[in-house]
Amino acid sequence: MNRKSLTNYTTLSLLLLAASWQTQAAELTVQVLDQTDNPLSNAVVYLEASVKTSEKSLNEANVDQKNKQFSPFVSVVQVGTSVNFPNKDSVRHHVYSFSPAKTFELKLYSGIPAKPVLFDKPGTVILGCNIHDNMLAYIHIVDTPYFGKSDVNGMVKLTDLPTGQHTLKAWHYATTKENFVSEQKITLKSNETVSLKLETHN
Ligand SMILES: [Cu+2]
Repeated sequence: MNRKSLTNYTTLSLLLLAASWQTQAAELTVQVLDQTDNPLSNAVVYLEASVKTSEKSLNEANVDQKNKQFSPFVSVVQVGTSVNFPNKDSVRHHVYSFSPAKTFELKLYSGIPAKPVLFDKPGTVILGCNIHDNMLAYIHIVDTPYFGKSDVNGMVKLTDLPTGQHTLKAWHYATTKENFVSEQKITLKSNETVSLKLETHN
């Protein structure tokens, strides 16, 4: 084999390797509905793989304050993510949480706080502002890189998932049972679609 064909051979093997790895990846489409079968937006849906993965999602996220509202209203991040809380208003905010998953406060500030806040435990964090009582937002921290949030049609698509039997979980801020996480076993071979129901108060 001359050098050129060896190079071609190597390239081909790498392509084949990439192709076989690709077929290992599954996709999961989930529709989240409430008890009256209406699409439920802002539901956090995540897959806990049966085999622990070292994969990491983005390790930074933002929760803005704009027009005296948090944005986004619901965030989902992986354990180990640092979240920035940039204040885009001209008034100062005082962001805090009393939640056990992360208790913190960013005392009265404008602009971008010097340090992001590290979320190092799974769970739900409820955000508030000491100055503006109606400001409210949620951060759901998950121990997996496979997560998403349902859109206005209640749809979430999780991609690049490992095949096999895993646990599919879902959380919504307005479930009738507080902090309820729905849980079901799911077997992924390639691409699957499931729908799941969460009971919420209106
Ligand atoms: Cu405020």
